[in-house]
Amino acid sequence: MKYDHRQIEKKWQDRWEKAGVFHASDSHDRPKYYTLIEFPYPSGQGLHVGHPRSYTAMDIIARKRRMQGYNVLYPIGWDAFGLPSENYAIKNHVHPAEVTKKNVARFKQQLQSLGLSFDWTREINTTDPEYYKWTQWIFLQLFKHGLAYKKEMAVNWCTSCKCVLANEEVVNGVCERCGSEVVRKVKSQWMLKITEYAQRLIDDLALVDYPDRVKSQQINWIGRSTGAEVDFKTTAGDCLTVYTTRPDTLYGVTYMVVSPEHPLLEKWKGLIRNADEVAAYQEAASKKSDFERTEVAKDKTGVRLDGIRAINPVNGTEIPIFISDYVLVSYGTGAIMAVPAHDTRDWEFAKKFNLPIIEVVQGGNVQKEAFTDCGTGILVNSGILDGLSVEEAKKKIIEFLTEKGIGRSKVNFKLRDWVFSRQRYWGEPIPIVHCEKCGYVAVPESELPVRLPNVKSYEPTDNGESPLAHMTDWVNTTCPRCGGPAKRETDTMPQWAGSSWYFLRYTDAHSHDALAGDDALKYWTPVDWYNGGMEHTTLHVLYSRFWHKFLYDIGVVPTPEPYAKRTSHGMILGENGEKMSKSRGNVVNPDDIVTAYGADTMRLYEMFIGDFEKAAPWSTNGIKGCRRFIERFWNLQEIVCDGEGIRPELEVPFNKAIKKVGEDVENLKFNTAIAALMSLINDITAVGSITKGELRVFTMLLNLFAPHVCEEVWANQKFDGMVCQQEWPKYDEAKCTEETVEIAVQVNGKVRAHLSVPAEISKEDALSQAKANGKVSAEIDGKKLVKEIYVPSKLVNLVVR
Ligand code: ANZ
Ligand code: ZN
Repeated sequence: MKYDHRQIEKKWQDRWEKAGVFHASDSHDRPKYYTLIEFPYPSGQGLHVGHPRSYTAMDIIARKRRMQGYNVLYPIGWDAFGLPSENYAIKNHVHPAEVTKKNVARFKQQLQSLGLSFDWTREINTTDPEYYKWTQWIFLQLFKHGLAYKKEMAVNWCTSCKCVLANEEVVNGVCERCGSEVVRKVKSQWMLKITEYAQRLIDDLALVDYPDRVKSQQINWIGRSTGAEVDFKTTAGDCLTVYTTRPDTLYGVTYMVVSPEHPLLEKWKGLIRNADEVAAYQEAASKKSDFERTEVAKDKTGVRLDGIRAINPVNGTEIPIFISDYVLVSYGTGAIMAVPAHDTRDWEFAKKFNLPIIEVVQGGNVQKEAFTDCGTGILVNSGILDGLSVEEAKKKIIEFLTEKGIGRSKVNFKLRDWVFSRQRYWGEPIPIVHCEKCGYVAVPESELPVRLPNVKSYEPTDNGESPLAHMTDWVNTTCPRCGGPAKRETDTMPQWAGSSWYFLRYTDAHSHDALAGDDALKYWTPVDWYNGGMEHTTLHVLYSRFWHKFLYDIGVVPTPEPYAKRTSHGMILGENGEKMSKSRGNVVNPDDIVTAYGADTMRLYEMFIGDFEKAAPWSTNGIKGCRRFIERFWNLQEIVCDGEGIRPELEVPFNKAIKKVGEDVENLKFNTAIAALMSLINDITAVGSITKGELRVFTMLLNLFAPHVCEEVWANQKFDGMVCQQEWPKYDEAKCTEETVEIAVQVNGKVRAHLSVPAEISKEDALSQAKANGKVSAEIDGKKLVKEIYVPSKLVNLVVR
């Protein structure tokens, strides 16, 4: 009998589905385990070989947990609102809903062909009104709690997508999606107050098991800094407040800078003698993105305000005020005190505009470059601060400023509120109406979902309005509060909305009267293990932690954090080591691999390809090697001999393999787990036969990676049930090492005992076994242990006094 994956794989996929073996049970009598992958965006390109890397990894964990007796939830769905489908629809004149439907069908077929153990009964789709009803419901709760608000603001505007982008979606000054130029544009936008949760989003990282690189990226993104606000009087009479992380350098301030959008500029107009020059600079700055403005390498520009000066509160010196675009309106107070001696950007600006540079922390040569190190320096030229360290000076000056009422300590965050509207069609309508009399009013919950109406043309408009704005019948409505005429909000939600809570919906995917039932949420949440891409660390993962915390605060979910454990996989690259892309011509289509070699080979290969957390290039040879291994496994059926147990000569290899596979998959070391199975098959072939008992164990281990062929072999051998439903095999620690050696145990040089230990025993284990020996403990108890020596495979010597 030859191995033929085409005869096997579809058959088992159908049998699993028919038997419902991967359906999570609604009875909550067993311990649960919730494994999650980032649900795909059903793009027109179909599945990418990168998708199955994450999906197979979590499939392995899900399969193992089922065999360990857990009630496992491993769900799947579609994150289907968003720009690519909409852009495709516009180009090809089909409705985005049609495009989505087609793409979902293709993705579904592709995923099913991989034998992933998803619970398809809980499939969700963010574009389904039954689903987005609850996305809208969450938005309404945010609105009612003052966490959703509308604001006129300068936003990032993609000139090609004709759409507002969140800061996170602007990469190196261009649109993350299409690579086009991003400009600033003032628009009225819905915003979500994620900043209200900034501190908790940092603090609660202590509650979860995330890799350090994920935690530190989130912490840096939130960007907490501690410093002070200082009020500077101006000759105009008002007070200019700055935020600084270095209040200790206050005596070194030689000028001030306000951002071009600073509100005081409007007030000062009449007093500024060069108002035209200032206005021209403001106009030019408004066209630049934050990225362009804050680039360190960029030449510093600015205009000095002619007619107004500021007064340094500690020494009464009058100093000039500039406007410059290197100061952002949206951070701190939008104004700074400039200390060119100790800040690089200020130093460059001072050189350009010929401003004085006063050293206040010793240790550098501040005429040559800014001295920014604050670890070792001592304060100079600083009145009451002279002779102090930077840390001491910070403390003292804050006390001084606080006492005088002209300053205070202050914590700031880089994190900005989340721009939550898009002027596009293919998204969740924002469930708000605007009434002339009542302002913004929530659509009553009983009227949810606010359905996305069918429009004729979903092209974005040039004036930046959503295509929904043309649907006057839909837009014109009555105010839920006063019954007067009102207009519906025509902006839609951003792509990130549906994915900010989808993991909750899976726990009770068909619930009509809540986003999910209380019992289901209580039982299933938090997600036990969530694997996904590193690129989502500061976007989706942060956004969904924010929504979850809010839902926790209003009593909807029972845990403060959504994901107990998060891991991240590396990318799969093309055979040439470059990112897979159409333009590079190095894209591998998973369908071709499944057709030619089978899903089992594909799965095994993707797990064998290299360190799971690192990028790995595709290799056709590697695929072939994995296929051969599966064939070797298949051929074991020809050397089956009688016997239920494991024979003595294979005891150690089997026990070792059970231990290693079990432990390695927990640590994402899928490649070494597979290598252990390859080594075990060598040991078996060296013996020349395999007992039924041995084949059972081997099949159970391999089934995590290559489930179809394992079911087929299991059935061929007439073993009971399905292999995926067996109990995970146990191993005997004592039988995991080949060799034992005899070591002598000495106390103060005198041999007191002999122990038989595994050859590769660790020093700690050897010492603790030695001390546990009765004869040895009699010698050392109550005495002081001054030295412990272990000579591998020979002796332990304990020196006591
Ligand atoms: C005086 C000073 C002296 C500063 C010195 C630094 C070094 P982080 O750490 O990122 O929070 N700053 C404050 N608001 C700003 C804004 N809206 N746009 C641009 N820069 C701004 O940075 C805080 C520091 O960045 C602040 O401390 C301020 O410069 C500047 F030796 O004040 B510092
Ligand atoms: Zn009204």
